[in-house]
Amino acid sequence: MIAITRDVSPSIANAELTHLERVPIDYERAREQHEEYRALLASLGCEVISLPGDAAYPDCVFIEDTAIVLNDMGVITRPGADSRRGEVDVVAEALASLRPLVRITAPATLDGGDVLVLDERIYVGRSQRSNDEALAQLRQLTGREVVGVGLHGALHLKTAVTRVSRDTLLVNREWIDVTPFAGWTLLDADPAEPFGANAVLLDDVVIYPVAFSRTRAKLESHGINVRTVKADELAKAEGGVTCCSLLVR
Ligand code: CIR
Repeated sequence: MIAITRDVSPSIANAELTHLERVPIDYERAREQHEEYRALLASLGCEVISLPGDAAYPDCVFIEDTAIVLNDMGVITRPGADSRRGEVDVVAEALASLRPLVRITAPATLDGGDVLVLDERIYVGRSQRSNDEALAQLRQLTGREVVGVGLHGALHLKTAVTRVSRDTLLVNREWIDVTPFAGWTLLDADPAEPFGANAVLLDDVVIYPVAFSRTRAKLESHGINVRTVKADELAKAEGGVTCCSLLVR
């Protein structure tokens, strides 16, 4: 597995915010936590690629939003926030040697955080960042079944649902309509931990924020092998653990 990551931008303090109030972000602490995340990916067997950050793009560390990686192709997105649109070029360059690439084009907008690929089906959050035109383009470009998911109160689909095992999804039902996920085992994030539904699944290990101890206990009692990271500094910029890597098998 290759994990493509991007350094924290020195301008991270100016990150886009939708649902959170702006609070100061400690750049050094954000970098330390991000290094810890990379080190964990490496210790779990990933080859970690580190792309340079860019002061022109405060949110560039959240590389997940710039591309969707499928078995047979990569899709370069057109991020919904104007300030993030230029983030895709460096990522496309890095992905080009790993997958044939296609691109989402205007008037479509799509953030990778809104895209959950479950086997051959692609679920897309109908968020403020991703529009119906993007669903149509994804369908056409990938030839996959693309399913829209209603979203309310969360920034991205994967803020509210991620896969944690072969048959289980971790969810926050306050923020998404779970009807499209019929047939999956749904594990609810603890109500005291609304941001606890975002986890990275790597084969049989889940990378998860250390702060969400109640949900973590639930995952473990479900037989899931959890490895934790400190992720609270980038969480102030509305980023979770999936946001910080693009996983390429
Ligand atoms: C943004 O609003 O775009 C960033 N501040 C946070 C992006 C987080 N990305 C993700 O959930 N995939």
